[in-house]
Amino acid sequence: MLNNQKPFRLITIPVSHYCEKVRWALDYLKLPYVEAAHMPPFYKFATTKAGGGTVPVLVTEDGNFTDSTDILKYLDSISPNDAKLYPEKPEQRQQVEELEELFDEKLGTAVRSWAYFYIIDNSKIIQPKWTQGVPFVENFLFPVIFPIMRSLVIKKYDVNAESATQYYQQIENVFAKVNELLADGRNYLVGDKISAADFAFASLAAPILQPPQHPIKSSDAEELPAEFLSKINKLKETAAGAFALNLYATKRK
Ligand SMILES: N[C@@H](CCC(=O)N[C@@H](CS)C(=O)NCC(=O)O)C(=O)O
Repeated sequence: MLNNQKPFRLITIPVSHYCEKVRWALDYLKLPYVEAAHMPPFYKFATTKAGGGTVPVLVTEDGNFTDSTDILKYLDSISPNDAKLYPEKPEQRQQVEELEELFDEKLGTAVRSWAYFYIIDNSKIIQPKWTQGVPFVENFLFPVIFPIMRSLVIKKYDVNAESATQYYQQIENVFAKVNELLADGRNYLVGDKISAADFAFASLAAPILQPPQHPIKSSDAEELPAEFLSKINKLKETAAGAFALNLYATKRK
């Protein structure tokens, strides 16, 4: 199936970890797609036109999907039996779905707000993250747009010193849950095959773990505040952090 399929269109903000979750699933399933990367706020024109709001949006001949989990479910539904993102066994499927929901709601949101707290004032760090692969004119407009978007991001994602402490705690709680799961020596979070739970955990943790295989270039360590780096290093050393980094090293082609 799908041999003559027209490539999907994936609307993204390059650095968005929810976009990376979908990008990785598409790459893993070897499904053809073209990425339409946009800088904030220009993504909004593309996502609104496609019937969505946030990124990622996947535009397909079967309709447009406007949430990363809905996209993974759709990709799973069109994939052959030997390349699935969700297990067949109902009990395992439920575990994968619950973990994916936990990572989407608790990890992805906390990672974004916590990381922005340390880097949102540094346009040198933000520019490549928002502009890798976007149309030239958007990149050109970055210096004008950045101060406006910076304020909006701070407001929208509750970026401040007090919330950063809470978001870091939230990240630690999710990592603790993953550490617990991994304590029995398993290779994947659920069952004996990679699933949506693994892709979701690794991609949503990636902005802090900065795996070298990530398609969006990592920041240079010297550019990052010392406190941010030391907390990142602490998370990298956990079983959960090492697990996500190993998934990138071995599965992110
Ligand atoms: N639940 C959504 C979350 C997506 C999300 O929060 N995307 C962010 C980027 S990381 C976004 O588009 N933000 C811009 C906005 O809210 O308008 C999903 O899984 O797709």
